[in-house]
Amino acid sequence: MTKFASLIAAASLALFGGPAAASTLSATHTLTQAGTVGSVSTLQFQVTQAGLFDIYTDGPTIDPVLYLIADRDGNGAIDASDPLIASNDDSCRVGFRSFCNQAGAWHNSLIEAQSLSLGTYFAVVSDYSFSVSEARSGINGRLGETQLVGDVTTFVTSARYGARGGTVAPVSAVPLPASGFMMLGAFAMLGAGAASRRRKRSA
Ligand SMILES: [Ca+2]
Ligand SMILES: [Ca+2]
Ligand SMILES: [Ca+2]
Repeated sequence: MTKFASLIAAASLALFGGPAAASTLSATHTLTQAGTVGSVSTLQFQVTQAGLFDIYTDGPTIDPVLYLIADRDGNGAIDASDPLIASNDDSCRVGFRSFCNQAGAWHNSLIEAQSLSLGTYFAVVSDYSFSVSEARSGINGRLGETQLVGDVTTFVTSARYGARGGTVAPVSAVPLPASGFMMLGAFAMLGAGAASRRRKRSA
């Protein structure tokens, strides 16, 4: 399964209409070699009710490093002005929490009891070492560098927090870099120009 064929594996509201509207979502990506676009997993999600969340990884072979970045300007892309909310490398150790599994010879990541307000966020994961600038660029390392590859699943859940937990919803589109949005805008303008020329010719 490639990054682009990424799957929202589960998105559920545990309770409807009650005060404790816990929800969980997850996505699994197969990380590719260093220096490629597929070397980074990005789960984009929307907080639809503010509250507490656990954000964690299950990387059976890689050594996950996790960054949580807010999409402050709401444009669906990770920009320099989008703030880093939290990060973690190895807190999801076997035995620490029931959901924490072994990650190869290393440990999974956990951002625990994180308070999130309404808005869109990115949970960005790749294999150690993985810097915040690499997370923002969407590419881990340089081509040819040693980097572990394989599946990693990222979870966002409020299941442990009852009425204090928030709710999340998936954002299905894989975020484009800001330059991609500018190109789309340029294509849209070119298309509009062509359409108006066609209308003029047919008039
Ligand atoms: Ca943004
Ligand atoms: Ca780790
Ligand atoms: Ca790196």
